[in-house]
Amino acid sequence: MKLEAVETVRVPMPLVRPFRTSFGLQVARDVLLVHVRTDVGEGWGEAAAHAEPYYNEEFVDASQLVIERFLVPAIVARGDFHSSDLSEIFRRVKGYPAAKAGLEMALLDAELRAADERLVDALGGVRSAVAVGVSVGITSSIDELVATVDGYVGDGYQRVKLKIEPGFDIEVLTAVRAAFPDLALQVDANAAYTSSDLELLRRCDHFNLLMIEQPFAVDDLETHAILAASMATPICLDESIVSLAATRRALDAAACSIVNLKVGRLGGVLSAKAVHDFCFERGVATWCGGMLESGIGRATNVALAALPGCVYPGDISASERYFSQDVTEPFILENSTLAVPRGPGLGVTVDLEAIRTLGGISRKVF
Ligand code: NPG
Repeated sequence: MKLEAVETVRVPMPLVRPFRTSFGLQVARDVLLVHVRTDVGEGWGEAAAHAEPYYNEEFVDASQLVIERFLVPAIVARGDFHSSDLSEIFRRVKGYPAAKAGLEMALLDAELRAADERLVDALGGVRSAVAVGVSVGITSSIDELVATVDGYVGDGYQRVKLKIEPGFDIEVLTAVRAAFPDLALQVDANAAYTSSDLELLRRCDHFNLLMIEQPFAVDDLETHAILAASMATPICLDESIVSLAATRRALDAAACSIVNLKVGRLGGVLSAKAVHDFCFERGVATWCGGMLESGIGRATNVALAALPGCVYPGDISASERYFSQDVTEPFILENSTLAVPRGPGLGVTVDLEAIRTLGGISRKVF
């Protein structure tokens, strides 16, 4: 295919409820979309970077510039290309996985629509609906957290992930577990602990958790391995899993037994699929993480979560959990699952009127 035009679109999307993690508070998403026109048709993608470089090094202003100044020119210089060439075309640009993911998503969408093929089928997905959960941010009190979880359970979520940080952990888990004895529960620390917290984290074994996600720093595989060897609850890595090579290192170091797949952290859905396949061959469970995406990124996440090795529910909640107005048709929760879109490409229709109403700003790149 050949690139004919590209625009980046920034859409301010207020969250229906603030989302606090150990690395910061978000009240709105600064969504970065990529719209491409090629000789075979159009496509849309989402670069799910965050406003500040607190989750990883990337942040959305930088992602937009990298798309405009480096990634798009690299594709144009190539001339004719296929979506499977993109990782090689992008290799010269170091980092910026969300920027690469957004552009790849848009081009895959265009290419697959032209072939009348669904993303889920191109990836090798095996499900028509995927099990999902909800990720619950840190609250100002335990009562507020229990009430929030109760609301989501009432909405139909059968798996809940709690964000934890030092000082918001054991007491919180004790209260939530007492209120919901049978709920599928897991925790995510976003790298907020250190090796001096090993004893405290081992106490998580009392709460029958599906997993503990990323307790320690991105590059601290050693402490993850020490914790993994000394507790029953599985350790899952998120931030540390930045590539296939990083996944191999983490598994070889026995730093985790579960891997979180995120399109915006791994540089695209094709890299996420490669990490999935590698884990699947080694018998390591995976699941699809989320970065508060709009309907465009969400459609991609749902397709990824349909892969056979994605055996835990994804952080892919219904659209209404995030936004009162999305930029595509909403994803709706049904029996704690989301349906995989039926149409070709990503399978969702972008609502240009919604983008306008939300105050989206488009910039022509090429
Ligand atoms: O439902 O999309 C969602 C949010 C899932 O908790 C979630 N994402 O650390 O995994 C994470 C976290 C996150 C939020 C990461 C914002 C980056 C930014």
